[in-house]
Amino acid sequence: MQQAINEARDRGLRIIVAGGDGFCGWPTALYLSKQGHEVTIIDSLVRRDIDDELGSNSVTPILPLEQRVAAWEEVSGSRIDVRIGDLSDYEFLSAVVTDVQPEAFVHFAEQRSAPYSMIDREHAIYTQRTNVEGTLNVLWAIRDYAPECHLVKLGTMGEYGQPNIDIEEGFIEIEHRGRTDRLPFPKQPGSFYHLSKVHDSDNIMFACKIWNIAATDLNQGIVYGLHTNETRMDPRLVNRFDYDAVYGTALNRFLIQAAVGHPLTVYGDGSQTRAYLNIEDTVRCIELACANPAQPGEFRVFNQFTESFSVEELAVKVVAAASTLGIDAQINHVENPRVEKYNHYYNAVNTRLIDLGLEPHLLTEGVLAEILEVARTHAGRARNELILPSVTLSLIHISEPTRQEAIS
Ligand code: NAD
Ligand code: USQ
Repeated sequence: MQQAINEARDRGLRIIVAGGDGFCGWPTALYLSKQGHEVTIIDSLVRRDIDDELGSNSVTPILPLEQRVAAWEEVSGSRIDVRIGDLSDYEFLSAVVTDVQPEAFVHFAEQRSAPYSMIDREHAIYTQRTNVEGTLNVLWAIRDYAPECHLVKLGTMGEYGQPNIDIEEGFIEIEHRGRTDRLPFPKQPGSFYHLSKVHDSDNIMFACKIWNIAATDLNQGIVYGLHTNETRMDPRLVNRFDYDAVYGTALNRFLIQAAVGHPLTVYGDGSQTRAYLNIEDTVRCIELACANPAQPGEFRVFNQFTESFSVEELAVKVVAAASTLGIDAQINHVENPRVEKYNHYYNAVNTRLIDLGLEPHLLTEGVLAEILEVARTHAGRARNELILPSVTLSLIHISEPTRQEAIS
């Protein structure tokens, strides 16, 4: 499998990274560029507008995209092409696809926060419209302007929910009334955001079938961490680091909470178990998928995660790592703003990326301590009022003042 990676690197694939200004997209664009691929970023920069809408910020100071890319060229000698525009703008998208003739289209460019999608009707509709429309446009652009391009689409482990059986990689063999079939694994998503990913998966599978498109749906777990080898090369290349209750994800939030002296916000009893991976593995998984493409007409699904933990287990690990740095972190069980299962079964299969050669970076105290150190360096930028969720209903619900700010 290393052979496929080496061959792809020698050749240098033409790869579009849509959402290349985001948390996963930026380090992926740098990593692919470093390996010798020709990278074009597409991004509308909407995530930076959403930060303003929510009065939120990345705890690390991220430069404007054009300055980040200029810094990359200076540091690495490699150029990344940037096209600012929205995937909902089909004229823009089709012009970029026609011009670049990508061999792989890596699609990160979606609204990815479950809490954001649950603020109110407008945010639910925004999320589903952005995600479903964007993916449909990408499918049509590939069909019409680059039919051999391999779509590498970011899905989510949350599409499956938490069933009381093992979670397979996309499909399950079912025997029913004496007959058998291989069918898409049942989906039980937990937010309008997670539902948008299910709709995307169905649309992609259908497009592969009728148009012979090659696609890989990467059902990614929760990504933690901050740095990759490339973002470490210069402070101007630093990745975004979300910690607020809307875009911050469990482990990264706990690390920043420990760094700023806020008790770790475990929702409910903390027995909710989820799948996780380090951002350093995200970038490698994307290259593995690009270098080992799906066949024309094939819709394949990889479960992209390396380990599973309950939220309580994560918090305990952060407390232990913090104590090695002399930080006395505390755990606070707060009322859960989400409707979620507790004490549920969770066992998901994740062999396909490992079979292609992924060597996981596991969650060790050392890894946590490194991220904690960075969080501590930037702790002064964290706004305490963004950390606690404001609960008024049993659904994810943003408090009235925040909601008004979000809308105005
Ligand atoms: P992010 O919000 O940091 O980045 C998304 C980027 O896409 C932003 O730069 C944004 O400006 C851009 N974008 C959004 N909509 C766009 C549009 N219509 N047109 C052009 N650009 C657009 O998100 P992320 O954490 O990097 O997540 C990237 C992808 O990975 C998402 O699809 C998400 O669902 C998936 N994912 C993320 C995680 C995680 O833990 N972060 C886990 C599983 C899956
Ligand atoms: N949680 C806490 N405390 C917090 C934040 C979260 O206990 O302060 C809990 C939540 O209740 C939930 C779990 O941690 O049980 C995960 O929540 P999260 O916010 O870290 O992750 P989630 O909402 O699932 O979304 C994130 C990304 C999303 C991606 C998803 C992968 O934002 O883009 O799709 O992880 S997955 O969870 O596999 O669906």
